[in-house]
Amino acid sequence: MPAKKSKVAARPKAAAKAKTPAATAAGRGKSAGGRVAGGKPVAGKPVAGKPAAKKPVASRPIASKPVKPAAPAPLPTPQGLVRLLEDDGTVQKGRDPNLPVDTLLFLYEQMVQVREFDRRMLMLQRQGRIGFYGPILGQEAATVGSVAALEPRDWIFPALREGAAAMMRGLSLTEAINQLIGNGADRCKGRQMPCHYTFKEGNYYGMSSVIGTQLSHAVGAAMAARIRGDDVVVLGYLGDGATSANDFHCGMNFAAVYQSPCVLFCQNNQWAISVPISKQSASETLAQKGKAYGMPYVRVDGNDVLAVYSVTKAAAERARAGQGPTFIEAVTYRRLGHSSSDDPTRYRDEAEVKAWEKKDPVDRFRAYLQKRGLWNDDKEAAFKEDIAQRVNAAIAAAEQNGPPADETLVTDVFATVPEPLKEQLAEVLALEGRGVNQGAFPL
Ligand SMILES: Cc1ncc(C[n+]2csc(CCOP(=O)(O)OP(=O)(O)O)c2C)c(N)n1
Ligand SMILES: [Mg+2]
Repeated sequence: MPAKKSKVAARPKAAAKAKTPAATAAGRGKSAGGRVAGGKPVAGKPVAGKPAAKKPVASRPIASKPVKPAAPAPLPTPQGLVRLLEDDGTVQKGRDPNLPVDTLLFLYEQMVQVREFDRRMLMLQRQGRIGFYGPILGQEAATVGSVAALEPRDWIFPALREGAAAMMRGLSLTEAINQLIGNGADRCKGRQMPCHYTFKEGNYYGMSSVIGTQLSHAVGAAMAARIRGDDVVVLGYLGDGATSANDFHCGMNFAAVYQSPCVLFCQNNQWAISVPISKQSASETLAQKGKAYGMPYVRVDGNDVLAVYSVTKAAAERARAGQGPTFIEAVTYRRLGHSSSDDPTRYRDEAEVKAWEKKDPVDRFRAYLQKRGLWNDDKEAAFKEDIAQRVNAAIAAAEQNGPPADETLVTDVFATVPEPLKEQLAEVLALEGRGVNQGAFPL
């Protein structure tokens, strides 16, 4: 959580320093004027006749500061899918959120970068150079659009596929690859599962494989921020599969009852490993689960980066104004396996994958940029070359780093290493050079 006492200290160093257009635009409060679609709801009617919060937050037990009077734009109704970009990159008349050009280009850059990063990391995994990887191909808009809608001081509690969020907050590609290798430069010293990043300086909470647990953490962290008087919103992610986990109920319920200043963002990518959404839930939509818990909810086209940005921005503004949490379902698709250990051809139809390829979020957004004269083939080629080189350089740099020192087996647990552990470490060190202490990928 943000550092004690100072609100300013709540701003992550890395994020505050980031030169990314979105970070700077958001910092100046220009990215969407704090309102969806320039002050208008992005779709349909406002949440029908409902006040944004059931009770004034100040009357809630945990409230420790007055509720701000600002009333952000109403959210779109949950019945339909909020969509701004058509498949061909056109925007429906009068519905372009008119984001600043630097924000638009930042969104595109991040989506393309994570796509290339994914492609290369899967190759490294197949070559035995990293042990495991979880790709996000097809879900780039959902992650990038939602993270970009936050202020740099806000916190992110990722689920499984939001590695790009850490990189958007300043985690370097080299550091990310250090984590994937689990080498000595990895901040977790190889103790975390690969592809489970942590990046405290970017207000990015460590990823956990245990499905759903991050939700109660996200909700609680947001409550704690409010008690401390920090002007911080928490964005907590989950997958469709997590809606069946106990922690989903716990997190949603606490969030709504205590009007926690958070946004809970479900990446409905249609699959939870081999379990399709039809077996995950009998609800018509996942979004409507918000209603059961008493919080506003919205369903958005997760392959439409402008729509994702807009609904997340509106939800974050509501939370910031003391009007409580929002549940967002982003409808998207996981085009590759659950992870490098999975073979999706064993449980799903290739035709389904092909159909979703046509809804590609990156192509759709590029078409939009081109129509607006902000992008062209020459820029695309130069940009892709630059990203490829950045990823190459990061791989080369990360692979220079050796494994974690054996001593790290017993550090970071006790302030003073106990005698029995010291003895065990001495035994391990005595094996050094005798070839019995070598691990190897694949895991
Ligand atoms: C509590 C718990 N149960 C089961 C698992 C095994 N598991 C790992 S990922 C996963 C599916 C997650 O699906 P979803 O929430 O839709 O996220 P996605 O992988 O699609 O992004 C499961 C069941 C786990 N890690 N934790
Ligand atoms: Mg899923």
